[in-house]
Amino acid sequence: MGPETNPSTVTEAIARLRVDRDDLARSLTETYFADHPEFESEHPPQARLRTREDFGYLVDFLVGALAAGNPATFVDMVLWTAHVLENRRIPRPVLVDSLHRIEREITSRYAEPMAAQATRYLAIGVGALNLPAGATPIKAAAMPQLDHASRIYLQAILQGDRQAALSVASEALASGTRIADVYLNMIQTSMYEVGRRWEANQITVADEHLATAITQWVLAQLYDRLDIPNPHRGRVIVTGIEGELHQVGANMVADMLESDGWNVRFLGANVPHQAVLQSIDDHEASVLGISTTMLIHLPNVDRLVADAKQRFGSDLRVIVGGAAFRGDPGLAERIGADAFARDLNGAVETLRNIA
Ligand code: B12
Repeated sequence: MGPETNPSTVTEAIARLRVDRDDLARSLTETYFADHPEFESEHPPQARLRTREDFGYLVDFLVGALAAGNPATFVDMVLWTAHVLENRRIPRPVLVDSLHRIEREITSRYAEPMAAQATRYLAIGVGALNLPAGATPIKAAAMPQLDHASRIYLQAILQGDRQAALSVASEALASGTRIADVYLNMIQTSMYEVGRRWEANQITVADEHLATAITQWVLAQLYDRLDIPNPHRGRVIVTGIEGELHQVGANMVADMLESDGWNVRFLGANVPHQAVLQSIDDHEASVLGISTTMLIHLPNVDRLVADAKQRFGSDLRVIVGGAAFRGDPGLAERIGADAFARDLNGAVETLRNIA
């Protein structure tokens, strides 16, 4: 939390915005179309639905950043949105206008000081968008360094050639590369590049889905080649937080922990809150690993960590990871987790030390 914020008003702002999210998006869309009557005829029939979805996402980003207690995370999301829109020929002032609209809607709906918490973040977002182009701190996602084999892997998953993808990964193993390095340097790096190309509008959502499906299949094949010792370290639950659809990273972490001697249950992504708590009980786990890519799911992580800690006390250690935590190293501690790890190697090392 920033020094001038009052935690209870922030909590109230998060709770109200989450409840009102769909209604806010609906009302913002209606006003937008009323102000731009030409928009309906100039755009495809689903324009109204898309606009509503986009307003919904912006409210989600705001809620996620409020939950993280860090306006910089909102700036990151806003700049990322600007980048995605600009690559699709939607100019930046459209986004600035949308943020102003959300600001006005929030001010008219909610009392001070609750509204002030949210509008402060929105103003910071607008400020970042209004910086002169050269000064804009856009983290223009750079093309990651891909070695020759990884380029072949990337090409194979984008072209839908799963045998080629598996072959290049298998050849790397045969030539002595550790499986953790294949996961990290070949597969993870390629998936990041898939995301970069989608963001830049160079590939379609279908291309991305194909690449992800093949990667998940390759991971399943490589699992067979892992050395799995008898479990001797303890029991772990690895799960994607409720709402989270990204599951490849958590899958890799689960595999690596298993090969390091943990008894692991990997629940997949988007697991309902109560079901995770029940699994910790059933599996008698001493560690809960939570994977979160999208910052918008942070309120769910907050709730899960609090409930798990309350129910299982200090017997349960919580480790978090995923893109939502990578930009803000203090975030894991602020939401009450025991540890954070940046990648699969970090997860293995950290769990050896904390549990
Ligand atoms: C595949 C993919 C999807 C698939 C996921 C399917 C699946 N079965 O997993 C689908 C299509 C569902 C999807 C949806 C969306 N996606 Co997506 N997606 C990706 C993509 C291309 C790859 C993800 C991946 O597999 N990465 C590889 C893994 C190995 O890396 P990782 O997750 O970071 O995991 C490592 C570490 O973080 C860590 N770790 C991870 N979990 C854990 C857990 C613990 C306990 C620990 C210790 C460590 C740890 O260790 C892992 C291994 O080293 C990324 C690009 C990217 N940069 O990641 C975009 C990306 C994450 N997606 C993005 C977006 C915007 C979305 C959508 C909002 C798109 C939309 N408009 O619908 C939705 C949101 C869905 C949701 N509700 O969660 C953006 C996020 C931007 C941002 N700034 O937040 C990205 C970055 C793409 C981009 N460049 O714009 N996506």
